[in-house]
Amino acid sequence: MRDSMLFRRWETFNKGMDRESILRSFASHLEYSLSKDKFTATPHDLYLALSLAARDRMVERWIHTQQTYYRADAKRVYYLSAEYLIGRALVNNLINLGIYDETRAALKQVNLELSDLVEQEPDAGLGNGGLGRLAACFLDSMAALELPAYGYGIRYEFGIFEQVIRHNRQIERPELWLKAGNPWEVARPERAYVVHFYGQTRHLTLPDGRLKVEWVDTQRVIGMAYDYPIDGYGNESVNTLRLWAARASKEFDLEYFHHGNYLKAVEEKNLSENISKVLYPNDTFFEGQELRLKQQYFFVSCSIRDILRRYLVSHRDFAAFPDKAAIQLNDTHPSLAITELMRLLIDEHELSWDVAWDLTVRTFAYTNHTLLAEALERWPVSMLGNLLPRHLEIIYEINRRFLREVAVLHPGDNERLRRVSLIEEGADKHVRMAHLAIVGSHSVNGVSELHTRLLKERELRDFQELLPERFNNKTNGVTQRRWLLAANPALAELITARIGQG
Ligand code: D6G
Repeated sequence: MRDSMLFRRWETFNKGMDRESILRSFASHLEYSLSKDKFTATPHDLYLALSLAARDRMVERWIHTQQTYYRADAKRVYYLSAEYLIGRALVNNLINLGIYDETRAALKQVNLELSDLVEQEPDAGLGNGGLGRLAACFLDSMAALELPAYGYGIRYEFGIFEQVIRHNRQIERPELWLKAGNPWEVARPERAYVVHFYGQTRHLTLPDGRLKVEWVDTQRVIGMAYDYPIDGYGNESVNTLRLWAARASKEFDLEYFHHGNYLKAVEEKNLSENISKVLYPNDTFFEGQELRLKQQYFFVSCSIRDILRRYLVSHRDFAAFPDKAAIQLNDTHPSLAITELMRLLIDEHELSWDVAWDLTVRTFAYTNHTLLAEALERWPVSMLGNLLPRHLEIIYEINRRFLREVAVLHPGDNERLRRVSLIEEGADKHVRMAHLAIVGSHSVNGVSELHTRLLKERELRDFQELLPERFNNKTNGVTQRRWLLAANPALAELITARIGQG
């Protein structure tokens, strides 16, 4: 047992919400965290010091919130998204902590303008537009509603490009958003998973007659967690956004190094770490590149294993899993999570197919974002099978069982089977990720009334006829704090004056 003296709740100035405390902790971070003085502090240092002071005020609540979830064995919501357009954090966090005005006043006392410091923060452009912004809004909203929620995604080193306008033209520059350090993330090297790619499967019969599948001869990459606190407006809840960064499983090939081939020695490291390097610059067009498929599997594999690990802290078997975890897929990008959960339950935890499938469907829900054919993900069977051979087998088995059920309901209707199949037949076969997401989830939603209606009447009509209870609508919203309170304080004041805070 660790000495509880060490983990006592120290009464320090790092928690006070008044002007004086904020100023003291700001000055203290400038000196002790950043080693700067009045001659050397840059505007960016001032931003960093203030952010660290704000973060201090979130940390105790963060620890406490997470402990409460464990203690209560709460049902958690897990939001899986390839994108989070979270933008700048400082103002949002000051507002949510309720210290925006005090902080501005504190800085005034030392002749600093809060707005100047805010401008120093790079944009966390880990998304392209609507889909990524929706994910960020959900995190904000779930914290405000005090729901035990987690976001899972990728810590892209390069997010959406930085826009520069020159001679009336847009110039796109790489966004090096992490170059000067990020005060809002906490590295968690102890939360790391080995992710496998390529290789082949081996089907074995165990001495007791059971079948076992092993995935062997794989290439490995490590996914390491970085945690971002997401604080709730007007309450003490702080949830977590956990983003995965790719690390090489071998830092360095000493063999090559000893023989003087220094570039070769780090080649594998660079290739592995490419996985979390860049955000694909479009969320409405399907490109079909292998690196993108790698990104998707990389982050869902780490996330699903992290979710299972957390569940197993307080459970011995999986019977209660769907009562303790709800996993929401933001579009089809994370839909391999369905096959990854199946693989882990069957191959590693030795559950039967039927039990694993029942748990999986009761756990997953899927948000559809588009009706456009050019945006729908369809991975070539050959590419998916090469990168993830075990997952392709699982997809084929899901499909076989699903089509068997459809055939019972609609005997002889081969045209219907062809339309709903997870596999698009033809010379060049493809896996239809939307079909996988629908079949593997208990809930499918569109993002506006009209969109959902069109899904049901047109694009997904076959599925609506087969599984009507799964379809529902969740209209997208915005966060009022960012788009009203922060962006247009005068309008926010007017509204409050007329109808109050509620
Ligand atoms: C966040 C906050 C930290 C907490 C951790 C729990 O980093 O206080 O300990 O989450 O993470 P898991 O152990 O649930 O993954």
